[in-house]
Amino acid sequence: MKSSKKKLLIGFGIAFVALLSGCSFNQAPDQDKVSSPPPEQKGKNALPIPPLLEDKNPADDVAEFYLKAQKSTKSFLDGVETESYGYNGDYLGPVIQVQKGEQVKVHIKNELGDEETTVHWHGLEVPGSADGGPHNAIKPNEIFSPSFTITQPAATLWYHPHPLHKTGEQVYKGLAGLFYIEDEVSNRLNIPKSYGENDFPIVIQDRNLREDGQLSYDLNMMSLMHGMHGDTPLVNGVFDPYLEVPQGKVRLRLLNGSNARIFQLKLSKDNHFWQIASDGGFLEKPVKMDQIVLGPAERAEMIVDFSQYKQGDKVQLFDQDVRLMNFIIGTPEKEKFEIPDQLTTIEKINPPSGTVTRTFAFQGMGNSVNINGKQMDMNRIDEEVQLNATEIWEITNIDNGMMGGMGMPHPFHPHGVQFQILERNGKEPPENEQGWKDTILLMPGDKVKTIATFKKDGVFMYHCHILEHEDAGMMGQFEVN
Ligand SMILES: [Cu+2]
Repeated sequence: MKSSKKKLLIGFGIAFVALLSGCSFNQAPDQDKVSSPPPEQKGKNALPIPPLLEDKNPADDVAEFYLKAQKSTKSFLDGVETESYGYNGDYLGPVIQVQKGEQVKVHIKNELGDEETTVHWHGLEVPGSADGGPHNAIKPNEIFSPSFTITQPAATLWYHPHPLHKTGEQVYKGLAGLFYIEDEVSNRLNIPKSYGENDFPIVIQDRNLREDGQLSYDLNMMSLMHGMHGDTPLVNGVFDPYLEVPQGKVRLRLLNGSNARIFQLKLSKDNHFWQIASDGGFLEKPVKMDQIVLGPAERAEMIVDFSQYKQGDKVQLFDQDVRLMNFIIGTPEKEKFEIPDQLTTIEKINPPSGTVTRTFAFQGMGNSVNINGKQMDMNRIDEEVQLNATEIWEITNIDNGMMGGMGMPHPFHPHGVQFQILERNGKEPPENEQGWKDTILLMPGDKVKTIATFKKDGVFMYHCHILEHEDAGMMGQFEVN
């Protein structure tokens, strides 16, 4: 076994043990044969910065975009071409940037050959008819053109496929991209905002490469149970990349884009982050953190201060003890930025009297994963919600590892709505979970109380964001009208 591979396996194994209480990555690889990038490839490649997608509509308040879901190849291992999927490219997709208040139209063409796909706007508050869930299937060679108005504050959201039972595989092969909303607050704050210069998209994933260098998405008992994990960490699709950053303050827009892995992120040299935004936008105040845990689909915007280092110094981003990428300190920043005392104001949603409370229990394992004892059925609406109603949703991960269960984490995600967390395990949530959220990680036994106002109509999904759990049926539907 190559030493780099051993180190990766051990590192990821520790993360797995720590987070899944007892199930080691070493004992439970999803695949037998894997091929990790060799040591020579470490730190060699620059972090790719995806292009910003061009708005093809000349009108000021209208944005029009063209996306193509396509098959391609990409070199994850030097000298080996790996079959992949991408939006307008070989792997992942361009960043879509819109302004609050804008009318947005996206033309999505399915060029994946013989499979259906959809594009779901994760975190976006849009009607169900534009949301891109399993009901919005795009047949091969067809075009779907949803349009919607941006009515929510500045945030780092993302888009990815959501076809019934096939989400995990299509995301794994490379279909995902970031979706930025800007508004008067993000434009006014004196924080880094030059795309690709001091404001960077950072999509973190893990993948398995077979011995022949191809992506391996073979569902077996382990990957069904725990979700698909890989032993090769990727950032923006590249193994252990480097990024030259200004000697000053830098903004990182982090997305956990993995199918199932939970990342526990920290910086080397005792550096820390200031978290400025959660899934749905800015926090009221920056939160200073030594590390951050991101479950699948969660985002966090961080400011890191590199001004204390010399040019050429290296700072590294780690998941546990596995290095994900390297920051190389470059020339001094051109503008001076602050860590603002106040970022924005978030009006706390207070439960009106007579608020409807719904409960969602996540349970089961493997093919039997379910919510409230039910598995996904396209022909069944599980919850009826009144348009503009404020509701409390209590989500419980009842598999606490006793009673014969494995103690699986489950990240909960409802479509078409941003929520606030009232309680996490009976207590006030931590500071960095007091802003807008659309995905919440529930470790075994966790209970979370959320509150939201449902402002968009239509049929929406709620589900576990471990994509193999979602595909196995850990999903339900709610209708707002
Ligand atoms: Cu799950």
